[in-house]
Amino acid sequence: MVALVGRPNVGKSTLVNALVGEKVSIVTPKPQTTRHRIIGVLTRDDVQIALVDTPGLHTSQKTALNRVMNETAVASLAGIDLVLFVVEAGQWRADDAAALARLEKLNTPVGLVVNKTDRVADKTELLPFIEDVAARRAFDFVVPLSAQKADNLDALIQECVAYMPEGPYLFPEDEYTDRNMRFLAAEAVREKLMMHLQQELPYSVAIEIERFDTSGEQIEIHACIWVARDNHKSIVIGRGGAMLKKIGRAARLDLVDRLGQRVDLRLWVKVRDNWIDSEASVRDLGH
Ligand SMILES: Nc1nc2c(ncn2[C@@H]2O[C@H](COP(=O)(O)OP(=O)(O)OP(=O)(O)O)[C@@H](O)[C@H]2O)c(=O)[nH]1
Ligand SMILES: [Mg+2]
Repeated sequence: MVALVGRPNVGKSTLVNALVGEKVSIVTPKPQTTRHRIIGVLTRDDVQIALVDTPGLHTSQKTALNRVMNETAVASLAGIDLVLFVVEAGQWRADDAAALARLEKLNTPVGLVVNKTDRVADKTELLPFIEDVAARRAFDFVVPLSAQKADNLDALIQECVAYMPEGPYLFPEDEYTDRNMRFLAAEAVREKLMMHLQQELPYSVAIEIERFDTSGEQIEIHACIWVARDNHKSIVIGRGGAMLKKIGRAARLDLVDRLGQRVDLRLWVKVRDNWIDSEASVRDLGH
């Protein structure tokens, strides 16, 4: 079990997907994309690595949703064989320091992953940055890589393998995630919403799958998009339903691709007042 932790947007989910070779976790250019603990399973030769993707740790804990996301990330550190602390090359921020501080009392080995090395044009700038971050904790190893360009991933896998205890596989060999199709469908919709919406809206939608029927020729999926305010509803629907149509189409294409079957996806938008500020609502909506 290997947990990937770090501040939002450093590329944890991109890295899990790249290592597993499947889209396990959604990715967007916006911070705070991942909200759940999601496992991606890499099985190769006689080694299986369960990669635990976590929500980005952040200090702006404005809402109950923010707090639950941080709690989810911290709780993911239990029962882990190795932690990968992920940072972005050349970008050390206050949230990185806060995330690293959360690992202070941890007895688990921690490796440092410096992601997005492709962004650094002048590679001589990389070494001083790595040295600076590496000096902040006695890391068990350091691997610079680019998750997006799949550069130096094997070096990371090699490091991880050394920390895996001997034993039977935790997951069947042909399984690449602990999440079911229903969850993947909800996440596909949320990914498109996060990509197309602006300001606070990406952070105040939640998806509930109300119907997931695989008995027919095509998979029938009914998803409810929960928003936190009345005026958000019309933004998500858009003029003449244009926004909802755009999101639905993109999510459907994505799902057809991943499920390998025709998909009939229908979306509804409903308001649950300030759900992001109520811990009960946040949990009720699957977080
Ligand atoms: N150039 C470059 N961009 C990357 C790389 N890895 C990730 N990204 C981009 O960084 C952004 C954030 O990636 P995510 O994988 O969602 O980051 P995350 O750490 O999971 O973020 P949260 O879920 O919000 O905590 C996306 O736009 C990715 O495409 C990389 O190696 N190089
Ligand atoms: Mg993520």
